[in-house]
Amino acid sequence: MTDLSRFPVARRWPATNPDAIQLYSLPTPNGVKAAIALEELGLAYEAHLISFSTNDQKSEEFLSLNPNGKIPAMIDPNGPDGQPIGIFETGAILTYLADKTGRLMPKEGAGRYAVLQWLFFQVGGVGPMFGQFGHFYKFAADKVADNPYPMERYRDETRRLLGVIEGELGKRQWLAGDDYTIADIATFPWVRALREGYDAADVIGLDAYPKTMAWVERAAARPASQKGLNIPPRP
Ligand SMILES: N[C@@H](CCC(=O)N[C@@H](CS)C(=O)NCC(=O)O)C(=O)O
Repeated sequence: MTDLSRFPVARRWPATNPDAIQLYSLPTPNGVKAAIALEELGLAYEAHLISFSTNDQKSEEFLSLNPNGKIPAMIDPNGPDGQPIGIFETGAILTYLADKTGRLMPKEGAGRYAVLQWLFFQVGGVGPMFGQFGHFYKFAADKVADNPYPMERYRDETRRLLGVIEGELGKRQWLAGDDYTIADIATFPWVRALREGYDAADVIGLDAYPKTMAWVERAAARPASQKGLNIPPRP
């Protein structure tokens, strides 16, 4: 049985099965990416709820795993050279899981870089821009009631990024090629969040992106997505 005692996070949120991957998360657009990938890959894992209402993500134990204080983060007891590894940032987590299993991303060649470029497009563009839009439109609307500029700036950038995705999905079924990959897993929960999380279908004008919304439905309907979108369950 793997000894995880050197990870303070595993002392605060103890593992039932320390030989399984330990996921520390919450079902947000970033959090679900890790759970969906783990479900797709059929890897054994346990999910621990990191509650924002008690600021768990900024606790000493969580920061020891992710000094950036954001979910998700993960420990794989069976990492490189058979040693436990802690890992944070969804781009790194998804790449790690794909490399570990040889699935959800080509192992080499042009196809691998196609996946990586769309993965970076998500973590560097879609996530931060959609997230800022959601902040000003939904969560901090009262703070910018007399100044529409922040919401409009991120709304317009959100629309622009959706236009990029729409253009690509006119050429192929999935974001990075003919196969479903970690690029899709990284990105569809953010587009879905515009509708489900921010109630912004009208203000963004999601009807203008039919291929994108059909792709969201295709990705979300997968059994692994159906499970992963609610892991770990909110209390
Ligand atoms: N670039 C990071 C972003 C992670 C992130 O922003 N997570 C949010 C939830 S969606 C979070 O933990 N927010 C809590 C906080 O900032 O305190 C990644 O891709 O993992």
